[in-house]
Amino acid sequence: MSPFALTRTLPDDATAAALRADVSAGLTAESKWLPPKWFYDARGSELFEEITQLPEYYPTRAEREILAARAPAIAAATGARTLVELGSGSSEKTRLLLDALPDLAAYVPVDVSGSALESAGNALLAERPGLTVHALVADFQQVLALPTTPGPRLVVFLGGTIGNLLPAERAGFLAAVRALLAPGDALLLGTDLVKEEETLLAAYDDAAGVTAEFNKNVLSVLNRELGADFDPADFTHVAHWDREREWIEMRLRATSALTVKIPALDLAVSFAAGEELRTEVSAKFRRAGVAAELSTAGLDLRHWWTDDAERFALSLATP
Ligand code: AVJ
Repeated sequence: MSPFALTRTLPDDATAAALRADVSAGLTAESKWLPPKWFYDARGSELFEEITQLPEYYPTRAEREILAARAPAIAAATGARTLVELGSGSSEKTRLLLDALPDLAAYVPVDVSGSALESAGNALLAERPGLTVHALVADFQQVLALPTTPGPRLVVFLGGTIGNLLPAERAGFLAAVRALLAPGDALLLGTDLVKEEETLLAAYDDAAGVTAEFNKNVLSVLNRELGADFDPADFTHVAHWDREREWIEMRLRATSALTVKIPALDLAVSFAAGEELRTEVSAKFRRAGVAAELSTAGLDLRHWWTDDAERFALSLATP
């Protein structure tokens, strides 16, 4: 096999169809919402990169601290020969793992963006001759068919992105990951942790306004892809901590009553003054909850590693 292969499991028009379905469901609902995955066009990905460097946004740094400290332990515990990375945007953190896995034969990055996969894959091949990179263009929520590569497999899902899924979606996702794992394989899962409200709100409503711009960028995506006529200036950024459900919600609040046309869907959507559109849920976790959700999916929590300040955790789980 050639050292670099790219498999598209998503037909080219699948993304467009999913966007249309999500927007028509979410914007006609009683409580308006959009799934967070639509933030990440080229501009949105750039803004997210900026967010990861903000003083208030601690998760990226906290997770990197854990990986830097624990990569050798992860390598020893798993002996992984194949590394599968779901949502592989974070290639710079992945490097910490790759460098700690001397026996690695194959790297399988999975991402919805084919272009991101190609550049990351090629950079890696130049550094690691002998490594096979089999990139998969796929949505991590879709059930995956993985290429045949040497075991044991380590599946990693970093960044706390699992928090973007609602509880029922999380259960489905973890069960699907469990189904990918054979005895001896493992899952490495990054989760942001419950902490003081002030710290959480600042992370999702930074002083420089980058998160506000990131949030509003989804409106530009709808304008470009669906011909909608949202004026981002008509909305304000809201970060809300739901203390019962222990998740952050990002919302966009209409500052006045307005109607938006979405020609591609033949739809007109009215907002009352002050009405909010939920654009993201970002759940925060506790150790017991993570262990319970893993267990329901048929996975045992073997290691729980946090940064020194206990802001973020990496869990290593096995079937
Ligand atoms: C990339 C999903 C982990 O939920 O913290 C950052 C996205 N949203 N700021 C998160 C995000 C607002 C981020 N994840």
